[in-house]
Amino acid sequence: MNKELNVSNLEQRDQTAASERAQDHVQHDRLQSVIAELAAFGGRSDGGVSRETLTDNDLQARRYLIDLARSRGCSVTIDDCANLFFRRPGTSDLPPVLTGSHADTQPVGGKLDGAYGVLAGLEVIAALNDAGIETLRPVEVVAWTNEEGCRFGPGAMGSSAFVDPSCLPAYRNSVDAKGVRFGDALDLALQAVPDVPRRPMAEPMSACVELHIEQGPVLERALVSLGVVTGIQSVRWYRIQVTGTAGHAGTMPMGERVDAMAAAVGLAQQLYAYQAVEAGEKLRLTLGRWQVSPNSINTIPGAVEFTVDVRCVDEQVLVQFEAALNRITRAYSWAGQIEFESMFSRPPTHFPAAMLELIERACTRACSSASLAAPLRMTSGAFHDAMYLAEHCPTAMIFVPSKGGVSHNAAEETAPEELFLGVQALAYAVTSLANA
Ligand code: HGY
Ligand code: MN
Ligand code: MN
Repeated sequence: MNKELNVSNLEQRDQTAASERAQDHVQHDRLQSVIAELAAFGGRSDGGVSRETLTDNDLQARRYLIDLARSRGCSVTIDDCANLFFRRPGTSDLPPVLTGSHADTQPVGGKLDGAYGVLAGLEVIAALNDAGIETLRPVEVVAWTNEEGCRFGPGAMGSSAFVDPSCLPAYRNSVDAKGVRFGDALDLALQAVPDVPRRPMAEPMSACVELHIEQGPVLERALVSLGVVTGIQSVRWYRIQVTGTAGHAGTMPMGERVDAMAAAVGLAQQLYAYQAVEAGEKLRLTLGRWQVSPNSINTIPGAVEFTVDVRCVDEQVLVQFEAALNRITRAYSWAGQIEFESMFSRPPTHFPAAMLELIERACTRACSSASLAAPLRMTSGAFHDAMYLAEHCPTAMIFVPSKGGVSHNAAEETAPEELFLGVQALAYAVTSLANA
């Protein structure tokens, strides 16, 4: 028998023991109560949440998170893109382990998309405190600015600017539907927290784990409670601007109109036909936002702007879509103009094998402790801030199921015991990484 237990085995055993203790100190009810409290900021009568980035609801939610983090012993800092960082010190000052997500929502969103990941990180902090665990590395929980990209495009502004600060100047000129510049809203958000010290962008991180709801049907249909996310599919966004001539709905003969809506609908029909006939189910096409001018019942639309969101695990499919979009817009014959511009483009993300193994261990222990099926490896259909962090440090994600696969909808829901399980897995993974 080898009497010389080598130190690394001993250390390894201590680290595993700490990870297990952290996992076992996560509290179900404490998590549920902060989810309900945060959901009140922009809460809707239908159970959903309206908390678009840097709106008053978002600024109030940020203050709530700052107070909650401080109540758990964290120091709070903010960077030039108003990303909020909640830090639990380690015994060393090595680069921290990062977890968290975003607190902004869709115009009509749910109470879990993003918020769950931020609150899960703060629950891990509470579990580490309760377990009296000192980690080697600091642990930081982040609330990224503007992940959704619906008020100000593109999405994931905070995390992308954190990783590459040269993005920020252009982001500051992004404008919302009311003409507000992101830069002006950002300056107000920074002024709203004079008690929070500023920190540099792109700080070194040793690793990052983001916990998020799946927002799709895969885990629920597989009867599995936790997902080990292997990567994120590619995404592209476009703005299509169709310009015709406004006119009187009653007097203008149909054959003489330069009707921007007729052209926009014609283009849309060709895009849907391309998806159905050429690409099939692997290409997901969404024409989500339409702005009509002058938007009057009895005026022929003079201008229509609509957005295109396309996703696919195979980026080549998006390259082919873009070529088709070019072809369709150039070939559309009418007396008006059609222009399109790219708003956002992200290749597929793949998380490193070593991180996937750790996440799988963390999820497996949580699932087996609850006598549940083993976790499932899967790709994310939604994009996440982790797609940028993956360029900055070893990164991975954990998913919990979404009821009916519903998200970006007031009815978004996940069973409380699954939310609890997700945080247990996160606690194990973050503690292991913070002791490595
Ligand atoms: O659009 C997305 O995939 C993310 O949920 N914002
Ligand atoms: Mn999200
Ligand atoms: Mn979302």
